[in-house]
Amino acid sequence: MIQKILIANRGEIALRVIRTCHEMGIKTVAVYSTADRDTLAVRFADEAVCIGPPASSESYLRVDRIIAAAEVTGADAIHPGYGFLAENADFADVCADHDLIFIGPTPETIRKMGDKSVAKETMRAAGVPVVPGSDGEVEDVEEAARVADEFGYPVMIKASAGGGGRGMRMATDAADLRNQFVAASTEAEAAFGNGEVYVEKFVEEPRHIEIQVVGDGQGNVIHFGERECSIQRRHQKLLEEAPSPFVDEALRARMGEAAIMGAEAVNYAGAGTVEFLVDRNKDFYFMEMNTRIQVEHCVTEEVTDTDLIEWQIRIADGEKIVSGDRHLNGHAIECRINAEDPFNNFSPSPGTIEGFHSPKGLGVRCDTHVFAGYSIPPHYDSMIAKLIVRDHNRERAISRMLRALDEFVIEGVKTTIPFHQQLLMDERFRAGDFDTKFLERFELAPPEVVVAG
Ligand code: MV4
Repeated sequence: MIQKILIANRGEIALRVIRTCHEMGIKTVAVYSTADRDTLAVRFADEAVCIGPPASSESYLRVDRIIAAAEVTGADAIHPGYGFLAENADFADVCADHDLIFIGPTPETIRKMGDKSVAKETMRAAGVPVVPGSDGEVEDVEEAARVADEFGYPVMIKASAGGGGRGMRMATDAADLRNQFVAASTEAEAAFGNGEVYVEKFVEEPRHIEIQVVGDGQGNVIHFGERECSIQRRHQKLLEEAPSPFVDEALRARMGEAAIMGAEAVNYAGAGTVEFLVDRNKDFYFMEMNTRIQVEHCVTEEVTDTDLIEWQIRIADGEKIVSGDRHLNGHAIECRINAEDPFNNFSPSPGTIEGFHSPKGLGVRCDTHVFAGYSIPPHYDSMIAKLIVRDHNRERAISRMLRALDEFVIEGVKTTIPFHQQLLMDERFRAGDFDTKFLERFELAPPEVVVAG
């Protein structure tokens, strides 16, 4: 039985994991950098260990210090959260070497899904639809050109070591292909030390829709429906919702079945996400599998009435999944509140939060680590809160979110709140008529000028 968990993370997700642990009667250990000494995770955890200076490379990414912290506190398991070491197969290996349970899938699964070309081939072999293209990596421009000729332009050139939009180039014709191939592989070599690329047909106006799965590593996988994640800017999600306004019962069943087949093929253990591109004909294609809990897991929790962190822990403890029936209830939306200036290209706005009041009331959840007086360190990402609402349907959830955003007071730093308010008022957004290109064309109205007196 797991009795003590070390949380190898910070911010809202560290708090989120601590909450579930304490509900389950599990003791917690926070690790923190010197920049995070005065945080709620440090305060609420049963124990806390400083693991280094502010830079992530000297703290939250230091495997040796995290393992040492687990050993001195007698933790049984490590929850990696998202980001940092969450999808680092070597870290999962080191945990096992030290008899620590890594709360996540096996190192082999993490490694397989981390190589995007291997992941795609694994899924294709399991019967999951994938974007037509090369069988694995292409060796040179000539091979890339043959693949492009076979499937037709435009094509995408993607780095095997990439993911999340990094190391990805589009080519419109044979002449363009030569340049983009060299650019993609050079960029991938420089960024990841691995220049391998693969080629696939370009999917026009795709939506990003992902399926939440949970497997027990003992032959059972279930899915928790989809999340609509098309509202992104430069591959950063800003708003997510469940269910997707584009997905009907039949499409959900098909995508859910595909995600389960893919997860079963790697004997998946823990919570995972299968990301799909969905075109306007409702054809869908495997894109990537994330082997971690995700930022947006909360919208799934709200519509399925499930604690996904609890599922992660129980599975890490060896529990089997029994029965598969889960039903979706209502609609949930999550707005990511970042300390960024939406009127200045979303540039980071770190600093001290002078005033803070989070929205409350029926159907409102605010997952955050910040409070009045909190100083946002410049060393980490800029997300300071996740505002999640639920209601009976999408229209009501949008109204509730607008009400909640209106109640949200954050003084001292710029935030993405005004962006969300304008997005939620947009007619096309409200009609559910959007794809991954939506924000490229979205025009933010200038900020309101408030005249004193
Ligand atoms: C694509 C695509 C169109 N066609 N692949 C971007 C993130 C990475 N995981 C894959 N991505 C894309 N792959 C083909 N064959 C368009 C995108 C894409 C995208 C996907 C999801 C969410 C936002 C996106 C924004 C731009 C491009």
